Amino acid sequence: MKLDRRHPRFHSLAVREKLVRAVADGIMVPQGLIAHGRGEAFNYFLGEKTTPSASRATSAAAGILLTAQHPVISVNGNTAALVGSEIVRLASMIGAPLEVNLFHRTPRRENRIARYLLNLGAKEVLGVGKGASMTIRGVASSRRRTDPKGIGTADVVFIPLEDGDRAEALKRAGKTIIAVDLNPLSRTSQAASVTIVDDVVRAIPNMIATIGKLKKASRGRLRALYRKFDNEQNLAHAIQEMIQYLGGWINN
Ligand code: PTJ
Repeated sequence: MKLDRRHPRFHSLAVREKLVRAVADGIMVPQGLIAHGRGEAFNYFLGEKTTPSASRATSAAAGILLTAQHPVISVNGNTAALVGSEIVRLASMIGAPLEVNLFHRTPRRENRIARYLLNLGAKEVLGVGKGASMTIRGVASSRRRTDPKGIGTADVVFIPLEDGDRAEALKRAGKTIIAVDLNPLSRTSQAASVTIVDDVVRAIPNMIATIGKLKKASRGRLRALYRKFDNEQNLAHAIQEMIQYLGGWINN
């Protein structure tokens, strides 16, 4: 559908069109549209902007990613569709592989997403076919399958838009989890070491900019970014920011 740029909700409508195309192209599942709708509701509560708590979480996450031994970025259908190019750029900046990890896994879909990311310039895409030969204990869905070269042996896993089961299982497996989730109440948000409560469309470019600024920082400075970070407290701030934003509507 041709959208009029002057429409007040142009950006939101354009994202929806992009996602509908991603479903038609076999990158995203229809269920991903429902997940996106839930995200949109929380995005409203944030005033559709990056809040101070999200910026703090981004700095802490950047510190963790830049000091990690073996960081891995997990990619599902929604992430590929929304921020495919940006996630490829982030992976190259931090020297991390991308790993396809799907809730609704089919060989056709994992290949499509891997090919899509490779076409966008990704150096390596793990988790495809026989590559995903390891299993994370305690996950009922196909998301339990991981690549021993990737998430299987990672110390830090970056999980934009995740479901709670796997986030909790990765945590139990001793991995440091960085999540992007618009819902501060989700199990993923609660399980992660660092949760960026923001739209992945804003969060990944912000992360790229932050990492760009910190590329030459000392390890001491990078560690200081996350040493005092408290995810529980930061999530409480994110909820307060939503309440404050909604309060502004009541008072107007
Ligand atoms: O591609 P697949 O097969 O792996 O499936 C992907 C989905 C997203 C369908 C699957 O992982 C799923 O069902 O996820 P959930 O459990 O619905 O969780 C998605 C979370 O992401 C929810 O808490 C949403 O609020 C949040 N979310 C949705 N859109 C965005 C978002 N968070 C950040 N940015 C968004 N744009």
